[in-house]
Amino acid sequence: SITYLPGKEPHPRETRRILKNINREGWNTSIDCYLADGGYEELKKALGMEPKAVIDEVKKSGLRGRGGAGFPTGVKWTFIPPNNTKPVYLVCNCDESEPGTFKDRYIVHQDPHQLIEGMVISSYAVGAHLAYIYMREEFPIAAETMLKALQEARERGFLGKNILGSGYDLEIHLHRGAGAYICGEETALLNSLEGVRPYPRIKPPYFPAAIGLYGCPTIVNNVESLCQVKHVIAMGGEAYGQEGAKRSPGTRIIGVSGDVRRPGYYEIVSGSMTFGELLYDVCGGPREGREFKAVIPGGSSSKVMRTDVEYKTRNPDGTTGKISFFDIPLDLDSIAQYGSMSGSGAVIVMDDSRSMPWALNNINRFYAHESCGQCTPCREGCPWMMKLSTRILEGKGAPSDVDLLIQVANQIEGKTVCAFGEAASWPTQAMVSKFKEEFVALTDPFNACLPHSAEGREQ
Ligand code: L3W
Repeated sequence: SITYLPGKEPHPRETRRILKNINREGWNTSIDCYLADGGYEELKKALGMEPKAVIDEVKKSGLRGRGGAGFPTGVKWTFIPPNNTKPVYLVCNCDESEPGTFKDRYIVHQDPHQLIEGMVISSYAVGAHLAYIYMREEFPIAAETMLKALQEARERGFLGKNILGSGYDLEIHLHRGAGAYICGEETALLNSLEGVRPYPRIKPPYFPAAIGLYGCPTIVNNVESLCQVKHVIAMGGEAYGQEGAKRSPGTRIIGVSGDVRRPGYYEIVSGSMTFGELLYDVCGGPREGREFKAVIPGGSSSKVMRTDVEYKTRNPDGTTGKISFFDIPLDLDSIAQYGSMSGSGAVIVMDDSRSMPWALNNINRFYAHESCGQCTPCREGCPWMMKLSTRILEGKGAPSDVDLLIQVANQIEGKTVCAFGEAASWPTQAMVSKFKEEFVALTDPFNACLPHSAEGREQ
């Protein structure tokens, strides 16, 4: 039986699959440790199947991408043109940068062979003989760990020429980023890999699966998604697809940060609990003497949700009703139904001591700094939103600045090459419209300059 380091034990409501080996007693990153635990068995199984059969299992499983957009993985794989004669590439997006997101980092630091195994199976399925791990610069230790693991895999025949005698060849290269959030956007990432400025490419019409790296079909998947492929093969697509939420099955890592007693990573079966169960039962509720105020459910780009209001719901019989925030199930479609998104699974919790203008200004500073500058609405609009929210926060704003802030956000959304435009404008739109009174209050000269602590709490 598996034991975990003291204080790192999973919550009883978790299902540890991807995170099974994280902070596990006696665990290390060596291939011997991984093999002793049954590692690379799914690769052997997959190599005994036709590549198309592997794709079919992944399609059957209903696995959806864990990077943010939730796109069906198996469906993405089938977008490689059928008459393709060019090389196919697989790219692992390990640029984990969305504020609040801290899941992939555990895998690459502590369980590198799980990712390699997932990547070899996936590359085999899509017909790639060259794959890349694009890793954010801020993971220097993971980069070393990964390089060592890749070398071990090569030496043991799990990578390189004629993998396990199957006739299948694959090389995986690790490529390190240089500290830019935009490189997590898949087409910017591909430009960065090619060595050119990482401006996102226009899509549609050309998605990477058709025209990607060096103009060749390229499958870009997130770290957690590629690891899930191994478990799809282990369980079989059909069984995998029957677990959890019907339209987004399997387990999912939820990273909870902010104002709860037990923040951290939790791997849960999708749809197996509500926000209330996550925040109260699993995370221990709010801090002493505090109440929950707002939750950002899927990384800083997703729209904040108030915890004190009821959300309109449509019942299966077509009638409408109301549901408390705490009763919303934790799965992709449920969260989308109530006006936000599950994104990268990063749940950011704010209690009633937290100032929303401060939180928004913090987010706006991030996007103003990270805009790549390719599209004018984003390049000019993000710093403009930051200036406005700073001015309001400092008590120097006019009441009209609150509406102006929303107007600027509206001029960015939908007007940029990539989703950064939405990512940057949704926080402003949601926070200002849902907590308008807090912004307006700061523009009142009698309230001006309410002091805030460094963590954005009212004092
Ligand atoms: C071929 C089509 N392929 C879609 C592929 C597409 C991509 C995937 C999803 O943004 C979101 C964003 C952030 N033929 C296709 C097709 N695809 N239609 O499917 O595509 P898309 O455009 O829906 O999303 P995206 O541009 O990949 C990702 C949100 O995630 N986000 C995530 C951030 C996460 C991190 C991190 O640290 N892990 O940065 C946060 O919530 O806002 O909406 O592969 O090619 N017809």
